[in-house]
Amino acid sequence: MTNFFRLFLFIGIVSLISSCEDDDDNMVLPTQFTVTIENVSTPQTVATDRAMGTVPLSPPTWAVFAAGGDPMFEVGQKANLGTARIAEDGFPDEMLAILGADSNVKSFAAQTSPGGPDNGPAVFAGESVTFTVSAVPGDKFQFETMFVQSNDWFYAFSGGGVELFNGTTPLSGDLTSRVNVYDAGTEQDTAPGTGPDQKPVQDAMATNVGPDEDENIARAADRHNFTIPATNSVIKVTIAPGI
Ligand SMILES: [Ca+2]
Ligand SMILES: [Ca+2]
Repeated sequence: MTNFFRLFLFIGIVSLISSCEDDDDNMVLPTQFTVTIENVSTPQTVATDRAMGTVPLSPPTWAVFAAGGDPMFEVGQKANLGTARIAEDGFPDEMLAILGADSNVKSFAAQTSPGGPDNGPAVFAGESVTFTVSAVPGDKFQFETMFVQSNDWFYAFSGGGVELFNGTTPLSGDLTSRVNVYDAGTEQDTAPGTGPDQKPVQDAMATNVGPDEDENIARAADRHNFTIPATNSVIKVTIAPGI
């Protein structure tokens, strides 16, 4: 090893030691949160033969971000391409690019399918996805997952995401009551489980199938008189802080 690299190794070790000394400089170590998103729909949650009337979900895409504006979407605004693609087709790539370019976003990912009974790409009825996020007080969390029995609907937290801490107390428990189903406003709607352009009757890998619409993002129940299943009959979101 050259002296040049020894110097860098030494500096690296000193930085590592100083970053662990939280007593002296009030540095806050991150808290790990375990997030579980479960598909609790059952046959005939939606009155359709498609997927037996269950509501498959797309594998969720999520972000931890510095408190402030939601990096994924805003009710009353046009959907970005990332939200449109998740809401219409369940694919995360465009949203991952948006989150990766946002300096307020501290970490983000798209989860993968858990496999499970359908052995397919979705989070199917009875399946769940669990992942860990790291955050410090002031951070917020948001996710999007497609309501697959729709043209362009997705579940996410209302209010621009959830605060992961109350002061310094980590968020914990069942957060489902803070989840809503939103219409992305990018594809014309038919009632859940109906019509020729919803994901279960499209080519699975196709994108942007169906007539466009040009609306702002809104709660699906605020825009439509369709029968929409209660959120807690489709999805359950829990969070548990660890170390
Ligand atoms: Ca729509
Ligand atoms: Ca479609």
